[in-house]
Amino acid sequence: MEHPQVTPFPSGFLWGASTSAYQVEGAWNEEGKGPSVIDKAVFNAELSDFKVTSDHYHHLEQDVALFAELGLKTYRFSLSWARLFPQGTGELNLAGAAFYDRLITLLVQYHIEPLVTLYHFDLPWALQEKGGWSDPATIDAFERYARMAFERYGDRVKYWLTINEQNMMILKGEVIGTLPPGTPDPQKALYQQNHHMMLAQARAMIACHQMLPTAKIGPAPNISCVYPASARPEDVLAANNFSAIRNWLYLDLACYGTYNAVAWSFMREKGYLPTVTEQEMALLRAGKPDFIAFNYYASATVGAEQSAHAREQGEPTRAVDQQLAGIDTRVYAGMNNPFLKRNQFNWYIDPVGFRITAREIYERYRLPLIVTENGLGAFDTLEAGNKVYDDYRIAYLRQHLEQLQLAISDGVEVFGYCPWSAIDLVSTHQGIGKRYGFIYVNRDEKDLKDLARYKKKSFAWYQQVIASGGQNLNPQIEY
Ligand code: BGP
Repeated sequence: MEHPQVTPFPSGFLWGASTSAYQVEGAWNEEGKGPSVIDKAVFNAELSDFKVTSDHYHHLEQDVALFAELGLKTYRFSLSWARLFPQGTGELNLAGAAFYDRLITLLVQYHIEPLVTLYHFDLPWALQEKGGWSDPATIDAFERYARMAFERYGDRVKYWLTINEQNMMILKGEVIGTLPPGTPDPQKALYQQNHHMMLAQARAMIACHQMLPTAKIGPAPNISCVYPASARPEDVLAANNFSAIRNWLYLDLACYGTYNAVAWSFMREKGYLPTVTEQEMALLRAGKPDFIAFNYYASATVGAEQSAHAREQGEPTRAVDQQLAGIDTRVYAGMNNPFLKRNQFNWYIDPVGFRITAREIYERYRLPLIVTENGLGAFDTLEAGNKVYDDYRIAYLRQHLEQLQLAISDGVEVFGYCPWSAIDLVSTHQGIGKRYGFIYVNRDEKDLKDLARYKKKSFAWYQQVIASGGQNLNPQIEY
């Protein structure tokens, strides 16, 4: 569908940017913070760990001033559960609570709307030791933690996100999940964890609505449209299967309080069915989101089986990135997509898929959407004069914003866009070298250097885009 005239971005659109606590804050064991699963995980020893990261904890004022200069209308960040409750439950760590007080108050002073994720991959280690999300007590701990956050910050925070990329935690359980290595029957355990997280989310949404009647809360999964490798019906069916298992399982539970039928039959067939009670299903139906936040990096392509060509070329399936996380080759095979380019990390780049994804979500759930992650990871180079000429990132973001605007023109209700990431931070698996930020942080994988902040060319670009309210996605940039 072509629009002779595109619809402008709505007034009051939340132009933003995102981070998460464990990737940006550093101060991993300071002022009473407890360890999280991230602090205990074993990562690639050649790459940065998560101890100092961008040291945002000690650069708070400087960083927020830069976000204000960028012109952000919203800033999406996560609270570190283990900074607030070092034991996951029990005593609140007042120093940790004061840190987020400072951050939120600063944002409000700069007229930047705080958009707060309660939980972004970093479960407190103390809870993990007791079984983590396999233990129903973690549901109670999450509700208690969420209630504290609503009570303490609810006077200044209107927008809340429950759990970041729950689907990736389940589908990539071995990497960012919370499953201890060696767990017997890991898939079954993960789907039980998924059910528990859904209950925790529902309880948090109910508590939010009770405690803060004017606040809004929603889930934040990673959603990608799924293309069939060909028009062959079996491939189309495979794409349909994968979309149910990767995407709709999570959003159907969050929005309708029901299990997606295809995903349910997949779990039954494989012996992964969680234990579920009627009372729990009633709770899931009662917890309703006000909006859907979603993260999008690229589309996924799947087929019913490997193509003969791919086999001959020794190209069995495409490299598995997060878009194809949890691919179960008995149900579908991840395929390359010859129509798309890739980035330096082999992730596809698919701006049109972004429009398709937004349409699919809106058509299914009819809730307002906000994009909470979208961006390009790249090896940036710091050049003379402390400049970073990241035209590739500008191109990526511009193309995605053009498609988002087309989605809005298609009738999709979108109220904000928060690219990943506001400032350089440590990638989930690929170190600090995989940079996403508008602001360069001067450090290497192992050498912390001076952690100075430098504005990239994309900073100047986004600043003008925001200043124009999205009317000019291709501004003249002086840099
Ligand atoms: C999402 C996570 C983010 C971030 C991003 C980029 O899955 O929510 O925390 O890491 O992906 O991924 P990566 O860091 O692997 O490039």
